[in-house]
Amino acid sequence: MTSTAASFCTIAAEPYALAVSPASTALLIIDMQRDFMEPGGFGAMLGNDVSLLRVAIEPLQALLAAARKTGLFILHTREGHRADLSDAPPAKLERGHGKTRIGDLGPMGRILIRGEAGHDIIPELYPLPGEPVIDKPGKGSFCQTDLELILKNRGIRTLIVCGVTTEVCVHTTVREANDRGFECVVPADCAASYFPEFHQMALRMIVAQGGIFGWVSDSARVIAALG
Ligand code: C5J
Repeated sequence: MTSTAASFCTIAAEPYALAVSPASTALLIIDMQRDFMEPGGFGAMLGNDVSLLRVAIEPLQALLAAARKTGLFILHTREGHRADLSDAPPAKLERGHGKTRIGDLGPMGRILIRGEAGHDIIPELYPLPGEPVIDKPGKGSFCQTDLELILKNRGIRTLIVCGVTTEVCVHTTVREANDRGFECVVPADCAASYFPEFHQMALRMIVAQGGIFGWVSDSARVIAALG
């Protein structure tokens, strides 16, 4: 990524470089929540290897620090529901026929319920005051949230989308954003999945057909641009 002017830079990316203005670019960090990420959380309890997600923490910490230094607009999301589950679709609650469901007691409190310890963001990437946290009931960050309104009010047109999991909440958000006219860049090392092959394929889907959903880069190239 090379800077051509203080207010304009070019992110080296696939399928081709993307010119962005930092003033209209936001860093959107998806669902880096304790229940998905931590060894004692719900994801681990289901048998997932959380180390596959935790590889994204360090690159994302570096990108978050660079974004804060540059003054990028930064937002975080959390997937979860009201305590009475009134915002959880029955189809989502029943999905999987698992023994433990959303709202049940898990290792870090009630699973995917707002205010519970497991629902919160991991300390390594904790939002600073002033960084909006979007609580979303679905996989996509635009569904039933005020994210689009907040981004439009700030004049944002480019999103650097990071987080977990690549093929679920990151991908759904990128698709939603793309259809709403936002340009999306996913730094590959700042997103992760319990299934490495899904991570790879999800990234390939984004850049296929000339960047049908957006661009894929990495933390080093995005940080170089911000610098
Ligand atoms: C996210 C999920 N955040 N996989 N959730 O991707 O259910």
